[in-house]
Amino acid sequence: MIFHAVTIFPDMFNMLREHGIVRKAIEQDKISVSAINIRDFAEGKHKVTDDRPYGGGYGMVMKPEPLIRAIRYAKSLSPLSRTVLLSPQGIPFDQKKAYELASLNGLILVCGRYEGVDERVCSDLIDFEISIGDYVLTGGELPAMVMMDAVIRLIPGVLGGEGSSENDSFSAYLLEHPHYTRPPVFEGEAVPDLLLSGNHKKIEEWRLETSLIRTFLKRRDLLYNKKLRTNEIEILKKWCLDIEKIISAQSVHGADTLSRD
Ligand code: 4GO
Repeated sequence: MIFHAVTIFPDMFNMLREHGIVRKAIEQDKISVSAINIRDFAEGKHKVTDDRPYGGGYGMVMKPEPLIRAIRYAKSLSPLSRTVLLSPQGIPFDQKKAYELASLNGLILVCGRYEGVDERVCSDLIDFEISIGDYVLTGGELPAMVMMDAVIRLIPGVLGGEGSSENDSFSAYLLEHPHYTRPPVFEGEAVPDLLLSGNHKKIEEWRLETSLIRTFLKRRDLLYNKKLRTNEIEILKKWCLDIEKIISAQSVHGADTLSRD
């Protein structure tokens, strides 16, 4: 998959390119990441990329001409790519969107600065407007890198076999189970015995159950939006029964009593 970031700060993308899994994916030719400098498409001695807003007011706006030339250049390099503008006004980016984007041929990520880009650029050349969350940043570069990172790890072959993204495709809307590594006891806290048992079926069940519990306790909203599998529903039903048992035991003992035995 091909990524082109259109930006006035191309060096920011070295941070993404030069480390970890993304770097490896580039070295293995699974992806390419280029940063196109909008300033290279600006005219005049000062290569100006911004201008004052019509109607007055605070701040500057990105001039349309250099930005549009930079986007057209990116499109000429990879004509099958879709163009994304990073903006707080965009549709919210989530794991589902990451999967959708990972199936594309390429992405051109348009990174605004100042107060944003001239509206005529948005209406002409942008396929989607995407936001990584309800907050305002000084530029679209960090959101572009967040999106790229989330998409890149889903590209087949980018994560090595075991941690492969198909593993988490079903559980994309569940939080992860707890993780442990050596030593078996750390500062008095032991790793759950079951994980040392070598019983892979039991371990998988434990992982699913802890993953569901965590999601229920920390992010219940994720469960409301998720199509659950039958084994997940079974786990939730088991908790329901356990909770009902606790409650009905209360009606036998009577609530609000002092004795707790
Ligand atoms: C995107 C861009 C936040 C996001 C941005 C976001 N802030 N939530 N800032 O994805 C125009 C100039 C937008 C700075 C840019």
